[in-house]
Amino acid sequence: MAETIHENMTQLCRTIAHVNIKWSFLERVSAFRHFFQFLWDRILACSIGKPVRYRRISHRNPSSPPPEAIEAELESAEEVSVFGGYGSDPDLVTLKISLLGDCQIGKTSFVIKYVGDEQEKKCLQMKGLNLMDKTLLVQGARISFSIWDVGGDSRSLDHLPIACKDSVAILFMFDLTSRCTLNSVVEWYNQARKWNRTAIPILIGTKFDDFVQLPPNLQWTIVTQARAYAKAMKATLFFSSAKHNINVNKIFKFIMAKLFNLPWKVERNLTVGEPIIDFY
Ligand SMILES: Nc1nc2c(ncn2[C@@H]2O[C@H](COP(=O)(O)OP(=O)(O)OP(=O)(O)O)[C@@H](O)[C@H]2O)c(=O)[nH]1
Ligand SMILES: [Mg+2]
Repeated sequence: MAETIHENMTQLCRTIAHVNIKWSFLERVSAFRHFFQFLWDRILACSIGKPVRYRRISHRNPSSPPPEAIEAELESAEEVSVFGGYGSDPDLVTLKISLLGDCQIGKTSFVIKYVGDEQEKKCLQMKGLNLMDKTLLVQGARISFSIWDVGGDSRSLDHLPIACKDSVAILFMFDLTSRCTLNSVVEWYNQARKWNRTAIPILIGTKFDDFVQLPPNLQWTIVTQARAYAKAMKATLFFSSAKHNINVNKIFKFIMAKLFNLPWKVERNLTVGEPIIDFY
């Protein structure tokens, strides 16, 4: 009897020792995994920008605010300063957005209007690429738009892959007073889709303030072509003016609402002579 108990105890000790060895092996594997994950994140941060991390913003439930309250909150979304570099703030959600389109159509002016002159001073400028950030507080979540503004000249095309990769939205822009810049959107779209097939596509006509001075029949032709392009791209279409701050903030609100499935939608406006908004 004593011998059987002794044998059982020895068996148990062996099993425990075996489990301990297995456990410490798994711990080491896990530590290695974390270490490599950390290294990989650093490499990504250095090569293609900050890795995009998502955090769920609360969806609408019976106790959540109504759409008008969400609209008001997006409207008054507070701009906040971010201290420390990437990784120091686990609660910051970074959303990468890229802007593409021909030269001199108003891409940089559009971003500057959105981020403000103060942020513009902190802009990271490279040849053919500007990086600007804007951080907002929405429903208690800190959201940082990392905006990649690619120059429209052919030499800046080299930046297109890095600007498009991991973007959550791509803004395809054209000058409403220059038909050829609208025609170019097709090529910008084809190029961008090679590097990113999932980003929300948005088609933006710029310089609406100049556009409304054009003869109505010419305006009508451009509206028709832009709407057809937007439909083909499955994009939402906005006419905007950085000079008069028309639809600039609304476009970013739209991106945010779409990404986080917030119950706020833009209203269609198809009246020629007014800033058009259309979606498929
Ligand atoms: N009327 C009018 N002019 C604008 C508007 N936005 C930009 N512009 C003018 O358009 C010109 C080009 O603007 P940018 O913002 O530099 O254009 P871009 O697309 O960044 O040009 P690249 O960096 O060369 O690709 C400038 O002279 C701006 O003042 C606008 O909303 N209305
Ligand atoms: Mg520019």
